[in-house]
Amino acid sequence: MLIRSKLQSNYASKIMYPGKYTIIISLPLLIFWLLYTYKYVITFSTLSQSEKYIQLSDELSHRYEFLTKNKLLHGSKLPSFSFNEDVLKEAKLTRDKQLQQPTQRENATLLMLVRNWELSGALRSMRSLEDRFNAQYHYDWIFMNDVPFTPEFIEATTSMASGNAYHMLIPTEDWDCPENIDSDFLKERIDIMSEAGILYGQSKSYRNMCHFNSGYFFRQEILNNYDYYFRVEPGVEYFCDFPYDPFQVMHSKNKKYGFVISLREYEQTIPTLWESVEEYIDIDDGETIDMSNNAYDFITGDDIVGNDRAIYVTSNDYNMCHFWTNFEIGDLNFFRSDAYLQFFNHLDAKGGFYYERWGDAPVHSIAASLLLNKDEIIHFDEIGYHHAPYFTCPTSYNLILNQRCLCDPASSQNIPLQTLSCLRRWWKYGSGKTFMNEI
Ligand SMILES: Nc1nc2c(ncn2[C@@H]2O[C@H](COP(=O)(O)OP(=O)(O)O)[C@@H](O)[C@H]2O)c(=O)[nH]1
Ligand SMILES: [Mg+2]
Repeated sequence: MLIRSKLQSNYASKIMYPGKYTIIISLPLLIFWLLYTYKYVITFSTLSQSEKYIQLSDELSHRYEFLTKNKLLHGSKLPSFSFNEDVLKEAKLTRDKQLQQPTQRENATLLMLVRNWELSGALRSMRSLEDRFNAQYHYDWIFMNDVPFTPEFIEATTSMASGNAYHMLIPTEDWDCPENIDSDFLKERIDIMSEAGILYGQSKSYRNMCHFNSGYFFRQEILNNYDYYFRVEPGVEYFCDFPYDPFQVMHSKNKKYGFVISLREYEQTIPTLWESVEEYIDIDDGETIDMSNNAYDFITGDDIVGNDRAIYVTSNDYNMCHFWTNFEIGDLNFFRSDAYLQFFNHLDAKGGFYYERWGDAPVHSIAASLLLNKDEIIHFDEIGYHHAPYFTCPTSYNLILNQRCLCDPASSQNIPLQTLSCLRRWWKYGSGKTFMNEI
């Protein structure tokens, strides 16, 4: 009994009273740690909201990069039937070597607005675009979300990217409903539209997304570092090897907006959009809109072009043609320009993004068709692309072979020459067919 209590008291004294050497060694460490933490906290608190998001997202991705890339490659035990124990190391070496290869690149980024639960679709889109295009160029990837990305999302997308990956939290004021929106009236409109079965009519978050994509994505601080963006959505596929770097095409040919598919919009989602646009055309009075060389004739009028027998009864001059913005390559300087901002502000003040669910597709398309010279818009003929429920596949047999396309141009889902498509109008009233222009 006595022995036990003596042992206990000895043990307690060791725990409670560290020796003087322990104190001498640990005190400077403690002071260093306190100073470091203090400096970190002070520096962090002086950052702007957006810089904080970048820093946090950077820290997270590096943390998980270490876990995934280093631990996976150096510490893992391979199954005994693996034919080559260095296989993972070699895969990493090949990738690092590719990364070091100097390739002429534009000041551009791949951009995905996405939700955490869409991770698997995001990875499929990334894998497809990396394999068909970006593995040679390593352009950055930027991911945006209205809620913080999960560590799993950051980890997986960072690993899938051949370039840098950045994960951004969108500030609430850039995402949520603006103050001019009357919440009671909005609720009334949502009820009416959802009862009428209008696509996404019931969804407030879809409205936020369209509003953000129309007027706010390009204002996110991280995009100030770039001139061009390539919009990517989860769950899409690129059917063919890219025969060129589309960013280089945009730059060298002075293009400001690029698309692959053009369709008709549902009129129930934009009943008053066109009258607001016409009002703006009057206000602008030729200041930024040059009718002599823009693509106004592409988005107005409904004459039959080729076999296009579509009958679209619209209540105004807008023929509902728009570029399908889930694929979009754009010059950010166009969206950041006063001309675009004024146009957007005029529309935003009308409340139609919320009361009617205006899409970013008709808004971008009308803006590009009015404000740009039609030759500044490009249709990428050679890119095969799928976003449910439609796709586009190059028609040239040679091109399908050379670019190793995995699509059937004769399929009923191949949209370019179907009734719903506006491509023929683009050929006639826009800037024509790419290959014809090249002759
Ligand atoms: N972060 C975030 N992204 C969204 C939200 N709603 C839609 N998106 C993204 O916006 C894009 C368009 O949405 P999607 O559901 O594909 O619409 P659809 O293509 O018009 O059917 C996709 O990249 C989505 O991941 C949202 O509430 N939050
Ligand atoms: Mg989509």
